[in-house]
Amino acid sequence: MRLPLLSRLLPLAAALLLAGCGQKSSAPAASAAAPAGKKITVGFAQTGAESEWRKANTASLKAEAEKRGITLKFVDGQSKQENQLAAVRSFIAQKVDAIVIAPIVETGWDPVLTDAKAAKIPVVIMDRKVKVADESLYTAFIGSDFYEEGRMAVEWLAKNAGGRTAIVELQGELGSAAANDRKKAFADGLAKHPEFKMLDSQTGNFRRAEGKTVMEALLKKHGKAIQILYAHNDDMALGAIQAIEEAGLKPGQDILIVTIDAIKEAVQAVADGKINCTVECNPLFGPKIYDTVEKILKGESVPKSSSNKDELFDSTNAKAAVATRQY
Ligand code: GYE
Repeated sequence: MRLPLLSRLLPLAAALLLAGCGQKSSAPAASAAAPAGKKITVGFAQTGAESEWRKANTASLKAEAEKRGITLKFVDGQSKQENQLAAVRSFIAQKVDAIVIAPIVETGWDPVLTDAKAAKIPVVIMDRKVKVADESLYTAFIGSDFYEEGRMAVEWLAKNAGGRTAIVELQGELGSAAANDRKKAFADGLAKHPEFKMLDSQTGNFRRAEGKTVMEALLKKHGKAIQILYAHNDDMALGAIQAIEEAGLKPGQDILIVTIDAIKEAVQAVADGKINCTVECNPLFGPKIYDTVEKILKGESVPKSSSNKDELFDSTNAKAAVATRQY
């Protein structure tokens, strides 16, 4: 009598035991990764809120922190490096576990990074690169390959310009890695195609309103001579489109428009024929950033530099892509 009962109870006991184990191992990733069960605090010095790309980037880092139970100290640098430097100094004073910086410009970071290193606080550089004398001042870079984006843009143009040759360029924030590399790659590409000529190149600071006013000024100055617009981001291109339409011209037809970011609104504009090509730059870094931070805090090694593989949208694929764009 006893044996059959036991044999019936045993599987039940085993199942209960397993269920208990299962619960433990499915605990949230953050508490599993936090050193000795400690809640992680991350300080994040963001550039500002200059574009839709940037807003999506901020939202990604905030949402993912919340999901993982990470305490995020967020500072909007309002497009000024000095605000970002002050933010990093305050993160060091508050003894956060890790610091994430989206550096507005490439240079000028050595002193604060030296302070962070002395305080043994790991720094992850996100989105835009820094130029520092000593690469060991930060632990990892996670971003996009801006040079490759510019290369894809100019290559698309060389194939699809249809005889148009005169270009104006709207640059991003001067001194930023995104503007520097996108400008350089485009210029390098044009050097291989002497039929093109750059009429003018001015900054619109990655902002929609400035994209519009700068394009208005360029249209006044060059009139119908402008055949192509290369914008370092979609927001400036979308602002420029307003200026082009107000001047009685057809964006995408009278002026060919090539841009970067592939925010949903721009991919829609490609589908509508107002932008001809937008090269993707994915801002949704949240999961990758915290995976990296958690690894660093556990003492695991992480790649020094990693970047996303970006796509390109033009009339051949934009319509199908719009619905699933996540930013
Ligand atoms: O392209 C632009 C944003 O650094 C990649 O900054 C980023 C750029 C992005 O303001 O829209």
